[in-house]
Amino acid sequence: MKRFFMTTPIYYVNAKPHLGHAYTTVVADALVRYHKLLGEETLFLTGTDEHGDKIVQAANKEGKTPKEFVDGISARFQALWPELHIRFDRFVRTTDTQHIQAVQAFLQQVYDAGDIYFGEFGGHYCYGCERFYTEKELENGLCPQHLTKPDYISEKNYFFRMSKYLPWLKQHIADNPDFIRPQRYRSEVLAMLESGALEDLCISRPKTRLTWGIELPFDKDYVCYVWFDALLNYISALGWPDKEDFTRFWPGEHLVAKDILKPHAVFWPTMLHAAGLPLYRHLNVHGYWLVRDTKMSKSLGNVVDPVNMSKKYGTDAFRYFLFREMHFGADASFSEDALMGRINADLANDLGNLFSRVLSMTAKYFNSRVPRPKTYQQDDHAIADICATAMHNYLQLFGSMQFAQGLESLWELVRELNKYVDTQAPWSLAKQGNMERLATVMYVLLAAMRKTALCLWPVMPKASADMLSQLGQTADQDNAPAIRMGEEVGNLDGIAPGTVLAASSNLFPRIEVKKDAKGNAEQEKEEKKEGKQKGQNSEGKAAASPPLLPPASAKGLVALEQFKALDIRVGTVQKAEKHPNADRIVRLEIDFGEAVNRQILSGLAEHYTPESLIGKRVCAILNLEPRKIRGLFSYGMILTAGNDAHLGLLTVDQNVPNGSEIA
Ligand code: ME8
Repeated sequence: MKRFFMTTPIYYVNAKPHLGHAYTTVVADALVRYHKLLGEETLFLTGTDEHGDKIVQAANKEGKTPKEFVDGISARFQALWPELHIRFDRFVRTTDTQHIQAVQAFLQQVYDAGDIYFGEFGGHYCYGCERFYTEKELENGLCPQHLTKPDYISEKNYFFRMSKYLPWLKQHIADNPDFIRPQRYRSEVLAMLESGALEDLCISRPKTRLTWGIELPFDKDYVCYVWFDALLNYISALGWPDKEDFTRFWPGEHLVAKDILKPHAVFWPTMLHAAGLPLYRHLNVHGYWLVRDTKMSKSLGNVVDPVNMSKKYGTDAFRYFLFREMHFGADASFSEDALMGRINADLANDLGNLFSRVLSMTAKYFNSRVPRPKTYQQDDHAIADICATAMHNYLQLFGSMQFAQGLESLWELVRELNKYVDTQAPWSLAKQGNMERLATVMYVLLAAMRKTALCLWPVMPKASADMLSQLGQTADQDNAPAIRMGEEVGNLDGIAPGTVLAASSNLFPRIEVKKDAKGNAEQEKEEKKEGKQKGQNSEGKAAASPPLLPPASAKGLVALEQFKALDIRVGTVQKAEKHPNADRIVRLEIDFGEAVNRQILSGLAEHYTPESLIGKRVCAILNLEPRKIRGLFSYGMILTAGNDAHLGLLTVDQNVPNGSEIA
C-alpha cells in the first residue's frame, strides 16, 4: 500500500491563526483526503513552533511564563483546525519531550560526524527573523523581510557546515526538476545557490542572550537556533531516530508559503543529508494571500479571520473559494465580494441548483428512487465522456497542486449536466409519458452527480458527505468514502437502481448581495434626476439659466464625475492608538463594513486622545492611494473640518450602517 505523509509549517504561537495559516492547513488537509480517496495510507502532521525570543517577548507582554503562554496558544491552534473541517493525525509541539530528545540526538550525531564546529562570528542579526544576515543578503543595509536595520552582533557560536553541502544540493535540485515546485521557486533557490551569498549556518544562541530553547547536548551554555530546532519537527513527530513510524512514513511531502522557502529548500535538505537521512519528496510552495494587494499583517490591521469567514459563509464554501481563487504558487487577493461571487455563481447557481432540480424531479417522477436506465443515446454517451474527462483531469490536476484548474474542469461537467437537464427536458418527457427515456436521463444525471460529489470530498468534506447522503450513499465528512477512485473514472456506475434519495436539496443558498443591488438601484435613480438638472426639463427642452450666479470657488470647478470617483464612506472606529514613530498621528482601525477593519493614519493626536476616538462614526475617503507614514501604511483619509487650532471630525446624524456611501 502506498503511503503519504503530509506536513504544514509548524506555526509560531505569537499570534492568532489567520487566513494564510488556514489556507496552508486546508490545502494539506485536502491533499491528504485526496490520497485517501486513492486508497493510500496517510499521515497528516501539523503543529506549533514554540521556542525563541519572540515567544518570550509575547509571554512577557501578557505577564505569563513562556510555558504558560505557549500552552494556551497551542491549544487554540489545535481547537481551531476542526472548525475548518481539517482533520490532522498528529500535532507536534517543539516543547514536547519527544521533540527535544530528537533534536538533541540529531545535533549530537552531526556534531560527532564533524559537521558542527565552534567559532567566532560577527553578523547582522534581525530580531524579527531571529537570524543572522550576511552583507549580501541585506537590501540597502536593511533586513529584506522587516525592512529594519539589523544589529551587528559578534559572539562565539556553533556552526553547521552547510556550505560543504551546497554544491551537492545544487546538483540534486538540478537532477530532480519537481523537488521544489512550482518552477518559479525552484529557480529562486537555484539563483540563491548560484549567488554565493550562502555560508555556514549559525545554529546556536548563547544562554546569556536567550534561554527559551533546546539546550545543545555538547554545550550547556548554548541553546539551539530556532529554525534548526523547528525543521526537525518533521521527523521528531515520526519518532526519529528509532520509532517505526519514521521508516513507515518518511520521506514526506512539505507544504509552505514562499516566506519560508530558504529554510526548507536549503537548510533542511543539507541537514538531512549531513545526518545521512533521505530527503523529503517535494517542497510545495504557495504564494501569499493579500488583502487589497498588501500582505496581511497585524500592524496593518488587515488580517482576515478564517473562523469568522467560515461562520459567515459556511466552512465548505469558504474552503472551495480558497482552492478556486488561488492559483497555487502565485499570490491571490482575498475579498468578501469575490467570495460571495463564487458562492453564488459556482455553488448556488451551478452545483446547488443541479442537486435541487434533479432530486426534486426524481421525487416527482420516480418517488425518490434511482430509476433503472434503458438504452443510452448519443447525448448520454456524450455526458459519460465529459464526466470521464472531467474526473480524469480533476484528479490529475489536483495531484499536481493545480487546484483552481482542477475545479474548473470539474465545473465543466457540472455546467454540462445543467445544460443536459435543459436540453433533455425531463418535464416534457414526463408529459409525453416517455418513462423509459425519462428513467435513462435521470439515471445519467444521478450517476454523474455522485461522481462529482466524490471528487469534491477533499475540498468540501461536509458538503460532499451531504451530497452523497442525499444520493442514498453512506457518507461521512471525516472518513473517506469506501470506494477506489481509480475504478470510478470512465463509467456511470456506482449508484444502484432502487436506491432511495432525498426528496429535495438546498446545499448552498444564494447570498443576497444587498448592498450592491440597492446601491446600484439608487445610483441609477440619482443619475436620472441629474439628467434633468443638467439643463433639461421634463420635456427635454433647454431650461432657462439660473437667475443667480453663485460666487466662484477658490478651488475652481470640478466635473461631477471627478467627485463621484471618490469613494467616501461612513465607518466606526474600532481601535485607536498613537503612531509609534509620529507624535501627531493616530493609527485607527475602522469598520467600514468590509471583510477586515481598515487601517487609517490621521493627524488627530493633538485634538483627540486615542481612547476618545473609539466608537466614533467618521467619514473617510477610501480610494486614495495608500500612503506610508513613518513605516505604517494609511489606507484612506479621515475627513475633518477646521484648522490646527480647532479641529472637528465629520460625522453623520443618522445611524446609517458602516460602509454607507457618501454621495
Ligand atoms: O514561519 N498567505 O511560522 P509562521 C499565505 N514557525 N500563507 C501564509 C500567509 C499569507 N499571507 N501568512 C502566513 C513560521 N502564511 C515558522 C515555520 S516550519 C519548520 C517553521 C502561512 O507562523 C504559510 O504557510 O510565521 C507560511 O509559510 C506560514 O504561515 C508561516 O507561519
